Amino acid sequence: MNQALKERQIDNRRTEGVRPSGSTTDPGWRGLLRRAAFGSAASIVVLSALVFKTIIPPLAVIFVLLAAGGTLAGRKGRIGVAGVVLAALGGAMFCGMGGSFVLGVIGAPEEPREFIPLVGGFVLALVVVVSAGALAVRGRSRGFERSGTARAVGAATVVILVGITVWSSFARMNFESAPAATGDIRVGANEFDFIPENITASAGEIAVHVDNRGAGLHTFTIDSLGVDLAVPAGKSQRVSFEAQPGEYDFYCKLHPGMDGRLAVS
Ligand SMILES: [Cu+2]
Repeated sequence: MNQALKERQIDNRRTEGVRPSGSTTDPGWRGLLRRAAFGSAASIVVLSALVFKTIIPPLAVIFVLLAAGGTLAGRKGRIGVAGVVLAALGGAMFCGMGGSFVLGVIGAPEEPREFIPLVGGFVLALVVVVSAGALAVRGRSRGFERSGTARAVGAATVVILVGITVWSSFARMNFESAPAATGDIRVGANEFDFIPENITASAGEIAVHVDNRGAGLHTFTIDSLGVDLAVPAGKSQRVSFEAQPGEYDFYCKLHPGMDGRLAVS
């Protein structure tokens, strides 16, 4: 990636269109698609190994589409076109299925194991789709393999990936767990339950201490009360809010079915 970045930087300093055709330092849309597809596929491996600790079938399918598509896209002719289509399909599936998870972690960069591969993989999947679109539009015109726009998109992608890595690393370093205070309702979170799932409190000011004992990020979210607390793995946080008597559902934004109920009397 560093070598590719250097090459792109050198490339960008030159005037457009003076490079000889067939230049190996210009990846073009197809080269960009292949690199992004491999990167996005790699992010799935990292997520599966470090966070999920299991192979999730839909992710495995996306991985195969991206890896096989990226490989075949390097071939000429119909096989190459099929590779582009497969990779685009995998990229679109990553964007569609990963979108809600990306929205969930985007406010919690202090969980780098999850944040970097998820957001980075999503960005790369988006680049795969964009590159496939560009190839489809430009495919019949001359010199479609080379494009200054592809170089610019590639360079911007590298900047974004470096940016989220730095951002997340700093956020983790500066993140401190909040100890529980007297009177806090204590809630534990793991994969994939809140413990306990039913909690009670008196109306007025309510404080909840959430201890994440799991391997990934969890949130403690109550939509109707505007409560949205993100707690990285192995960390704890507390949140206080006002509530009138009633029943409130709390849940984790990242994991459907991970929820509980707060009864306020
Ligand atoms: Cu969760």
